[in-house]
Amino acid sequence: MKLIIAIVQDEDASRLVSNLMNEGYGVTKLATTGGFLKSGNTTLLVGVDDTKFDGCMSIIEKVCKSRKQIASSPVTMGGSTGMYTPYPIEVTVGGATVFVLTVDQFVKY
Ligand code: 2BA
Repeated sequence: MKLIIAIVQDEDASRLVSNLMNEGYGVTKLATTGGFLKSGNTTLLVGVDDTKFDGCMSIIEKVCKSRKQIASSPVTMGGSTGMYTPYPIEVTVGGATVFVLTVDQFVKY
């Protein structure tokens, strides 16, 4: 059994959960925040049997789109003024950042 931890954009989260549930996957949805953009994203926990692992990964890949976002850069020193000046930079976010863990034990009480 595997535990899939998928960090996805909020815009894709509902459709992804629906698609996974329709295919019989159990899903837990967490509201999370990205460390770099400091804006909301969604983390899904999906426990899957090894036989259904590839199907789950295919759904995540199909649903989650990458998008460009504007972020403030890490601040820089503004020359002789001593001021800190953030400037906008474009970053490409997602589709999905996925971690896969092998599950030692799965118990429901
Ligand atoms: P954030 O940390 O808010 O990052 C959003 C996007 O900003 C990233 O997209 C990446 O394109 C860019 N970015 C992140 N750190 C950067 C940096 N130091 N310099 C320049 N650009 C940077 P993704 O890579 O698709 O990541 C989307 C979200 O997935 C992240 O949101 C974070 O919540 C999570 N994530 C990504 N890699 C992770 C990791 N190794 N461990 C835990 N969470 C991760």
